[in-house]
Amino acid sequence: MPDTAMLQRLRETLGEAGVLTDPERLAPYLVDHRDLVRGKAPAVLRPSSVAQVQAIMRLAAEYRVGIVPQAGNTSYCAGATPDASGGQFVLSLERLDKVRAVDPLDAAISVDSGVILQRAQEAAAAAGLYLPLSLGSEGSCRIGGVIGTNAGGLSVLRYGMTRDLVLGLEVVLADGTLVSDMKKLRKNNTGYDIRQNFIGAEGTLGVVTGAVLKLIPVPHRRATAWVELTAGAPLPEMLALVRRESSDLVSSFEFITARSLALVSGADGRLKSGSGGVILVELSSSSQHLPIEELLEGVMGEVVEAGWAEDVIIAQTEAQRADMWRIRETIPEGEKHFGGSVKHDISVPLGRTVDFLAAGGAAVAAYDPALELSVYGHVGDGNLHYNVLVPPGEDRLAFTDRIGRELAPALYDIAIGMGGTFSAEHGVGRLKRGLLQHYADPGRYRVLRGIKGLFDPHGVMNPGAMVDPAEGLIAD
Ligand code: 2HG
Ligand code: ZN
Repeated sequence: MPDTAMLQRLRETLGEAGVLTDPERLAPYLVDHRDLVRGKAPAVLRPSSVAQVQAIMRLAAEYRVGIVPQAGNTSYCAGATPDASGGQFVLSLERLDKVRAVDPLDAAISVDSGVILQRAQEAAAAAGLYLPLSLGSEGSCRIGGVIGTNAGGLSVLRYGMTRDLVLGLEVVLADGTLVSDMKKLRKNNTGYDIRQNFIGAEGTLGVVTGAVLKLIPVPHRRATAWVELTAGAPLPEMLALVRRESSDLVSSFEFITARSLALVSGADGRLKSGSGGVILVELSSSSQHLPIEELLEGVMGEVVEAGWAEDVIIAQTEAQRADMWRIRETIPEGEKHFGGSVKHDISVPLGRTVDFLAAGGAAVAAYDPALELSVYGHVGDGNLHYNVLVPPGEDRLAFTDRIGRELAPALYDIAIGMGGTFSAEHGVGRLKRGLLQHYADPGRYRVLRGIKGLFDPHGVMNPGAMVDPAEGLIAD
């Protein structure tokens, strides 16, 4: 348990507003947003400056106490939930919430890591630019978590993962050292790119306190189609055609199965599933001169001609386009209302997506033909949310545990056998730590532990997430 002297020194450093201990106020910080993992903490620390984050880390190093950085607390893998020992502090980034600068000519935005993604998007928009990170949780997730998990989302196909959008980073290390690399440069070949270590590290190597993100011209024009697929439509070939014939203006290529669609209420009745599901495809362009609506119509004509679509609806109004996206983005909520799902965030090489759907379906049917799947996702990135719905009447946590032990290994083996992965965009956190150890190449895992030991020799940074505590490390 943490020393009371440490708590006292934290209070002196952060002030009363910076140290929450009231159990009612602590509660939301101690559970992951899927309510799968519940932890304990003596306090939630809410620094309001980078200097306070440094002071916290110096104390944590001195007292050898675990610090669990938490941003918007929307992790799908319980990456920001303390353990049940009551010995780890949560470090909330929520009071580090300033947009530091938007630079139109450099096309960059500098923010504190506690800024909510949507606020960063709005700040970019106010300067006539666009932050191309689009997630279902953008109204509540914070930049620090987006960076910590290397979040993906709905337009990775065109703009990349978070990793591809980070120009500069500011990080407080486990011993309180500040690493300030908040440059806006596109080119800077001056040694190891240490930024990349912290992106996707889930707070296990340091606390990200600020970032510079790349912006792009606003894609004012968007053309969006709802493609009702024929059964067995070859998605990789369709994607290749759409990319080629649209001159690679595709910003989203999302897949929705009929079962996932049925979970979403209030959808426009015209937007139905084909026998092979649905593809939601969007082209976007910043140019006022490019007739992308016509381009999309032409491309969709080819898709129909190829026999891959039963019908195609092209959004005629912004409201219709918004409705298509609302359907896609509310599927996770639909699953929740249904009673929950066990999530498998797999990815495979683009060319194997249809093979995975077939092999995964066979594995599920062999395990229990009565199980229902909700499958959808960023198929343009090779990423499928291959979710098993919790059957009505079953206990959600017990079912999650059983599927995790008895069915998930078969699904992951299939994905990995195809050259894929068990976590495409949701990270590792506490829930997939064992999977990382099991599936990672041994050499790679050794290096991961080596990096962990280098940055966090005393194991105070988000202990329990991603990699084992730093014992043995590279020398074993
Ligand atoms: C999405 O794509 C998110 O909507 C959530 O990554 C996926 O809930 C899921 O399985
Ligand atoms: Zn997703």
